[in-house]
Amino acid sequence: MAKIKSVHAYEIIDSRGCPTLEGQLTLDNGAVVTTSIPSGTSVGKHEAVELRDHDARRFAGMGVTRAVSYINSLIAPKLVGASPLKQQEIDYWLIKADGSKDKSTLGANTLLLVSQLILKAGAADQNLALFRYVNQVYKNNFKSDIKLEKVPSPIFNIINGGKHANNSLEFQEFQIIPSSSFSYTKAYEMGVELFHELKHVLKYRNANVSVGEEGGFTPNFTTNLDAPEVINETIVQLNLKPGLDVFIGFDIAASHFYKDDRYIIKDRPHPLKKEEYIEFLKKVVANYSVLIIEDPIDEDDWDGWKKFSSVMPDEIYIVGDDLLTTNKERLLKAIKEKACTTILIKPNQIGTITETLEVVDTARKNNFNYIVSHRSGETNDCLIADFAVGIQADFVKFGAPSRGERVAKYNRLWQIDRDELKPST
Ligand code: 2PG
Ligand code: MG
Repeated sequence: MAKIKSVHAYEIIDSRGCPTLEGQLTLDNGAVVTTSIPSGTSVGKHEAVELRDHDARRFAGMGVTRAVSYINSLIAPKLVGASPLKQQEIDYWLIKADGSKDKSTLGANTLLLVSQLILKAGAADQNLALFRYVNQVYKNNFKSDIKLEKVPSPIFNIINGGKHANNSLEFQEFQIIPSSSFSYTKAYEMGVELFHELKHVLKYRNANVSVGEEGGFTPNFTTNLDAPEVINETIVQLNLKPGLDVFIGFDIAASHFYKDDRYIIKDRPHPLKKEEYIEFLKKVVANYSVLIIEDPIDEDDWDGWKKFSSVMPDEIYIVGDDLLTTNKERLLKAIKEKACTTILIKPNQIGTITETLEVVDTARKNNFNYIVSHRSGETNDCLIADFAVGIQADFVKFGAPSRGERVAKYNRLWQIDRDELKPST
């Protein structure tokens, strides 16, 4: 069994042009692994906190040199000689060293970089594909098997709004979801073809076809509901059936337009009270082939979530992202209060791989669905693609099938689907 020889962190630039952490871990058998950390633009209030320099003289304060020096001078020396197979032990040690509830002492980005390096080094040591190793770590930690059967179905965010675009749309993500009855490979092909067809439809309507932070188009529409209209038109253009072959999803990210107890959207002439707004969403779900609806309600309005969930059809995935922030306590509360049905899993919302797996385990044991998600600020690291396969997520959400940092992950899933999952099982 190999031991850790060195750990080294440094700054790189993410897909939004902001600094983030990358690092390398070398084992004493010569194996080297590399990983990097994503970052959100529409960040939930209850997420673990990332450490930034806040030094206005560099990168507008966004530098991460303090995180780099915590890793290189404080953490790395203590890891030399340790086994990379001790994921849980090392993660708990990191959590203790940080000592805060929101990881604000050392930074969730600092902790997660080390945690991800350990995960990748463990896989390298065991000579396993990362997704198989993630599956094994889960099994060791929770004494429970997840059968590796399929590559999760993709959710493609093909129109960007909200904080991810400089357009008129308040809803943050308008998604297409090929039916889970299709293989990943087929679903990817459909997603790519629909993306190109949507471009034709938008051009025909003289709408803007530049892309936003997650690779989806950023048209200026009069209302939010113009977006699912053009998406439906696109689906039909390709002779596909909405609600059968392809579904529609939204990440509404409602906290960003919730002010003074009202939801303010351009689909309605006046700010909406909670009850009116829920009525509006009920109609949206009834009128379009909606399968997934994320963050429909403000992140602190538990009562609104309960009301919303109680009027939704059973087959809809009601997803808590800003509501749950990959946090076990918030997940347990959502389960108890029947606030939603699905959790979005983002390791950097909580800060370590071990805690992320604990959240996945809690979801599994309570028949709660889980979706693995990228962040709007991404790197080309594909760790979350393997992670999603290893825990057999219900879906993955990695943005549009465009832009390098998004397709890196979709392409990794394609590789697993084509070459790695089936032949050896
Ligand atoms: C979201 C995410 C990812 P961000 O809200 O679901 O799509 O966005 O990374 O900006 O929080
Ligand atoms: Mg979200």
